[in-house]
Amino acid sequence: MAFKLPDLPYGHHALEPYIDAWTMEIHHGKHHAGYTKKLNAALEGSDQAGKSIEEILANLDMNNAALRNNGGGYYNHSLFWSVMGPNAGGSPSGDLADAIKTAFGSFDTFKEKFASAAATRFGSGWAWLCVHKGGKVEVCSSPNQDNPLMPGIGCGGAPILGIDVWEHAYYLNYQNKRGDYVSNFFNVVNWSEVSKRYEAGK
Ligand code: MN3
Repeated sequence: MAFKLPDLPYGHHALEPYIDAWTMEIHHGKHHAGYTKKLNAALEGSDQAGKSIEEILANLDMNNAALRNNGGGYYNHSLFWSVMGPNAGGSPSGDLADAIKTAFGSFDTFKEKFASAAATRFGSGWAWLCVHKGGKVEVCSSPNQDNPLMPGIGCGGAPILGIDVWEHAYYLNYQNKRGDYVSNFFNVVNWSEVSKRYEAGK
């Protein structure tokens, strides 16, 4: 019943030169593993045990710090690994491309909005592209390990793309240059996975 740390869908080196292997190793093997372990501890004996992570987050008591921080950390990183990949980047196609054009006017304007949400998130957190029921997409950000599945957080809807802007996600390679990390992130976005999440969430 306990949540398991998902395997990375590619090797630690796969996202180089944009995200370095050492960062991936620590980020997945230490940070994500830590959230997973603490999530399971927070669920022990709880009435939320046995539910899916999406259900747990949607019905979260925001005062339950252990479940909020570690449930968010578990979900956010699981999504993060899956929406990146080697031989990725480029731009989306199909319905998702249309939805981005409708919401932002162009793919480039979307990239600017997303990068700005990531760059201006003060301290630690995430920037998201979310889909609402009906197919409308929206960009927002959230602090710490919060995400838009949680009550009252961000733009609501379901996150389909997310970028981790905690310093542990980029500091070894980029130091204080969060903006460079964010612009390079677009080189590793796996748009076919983001499209799948768009179709499932719309
Ligand atoms: Mn992280």
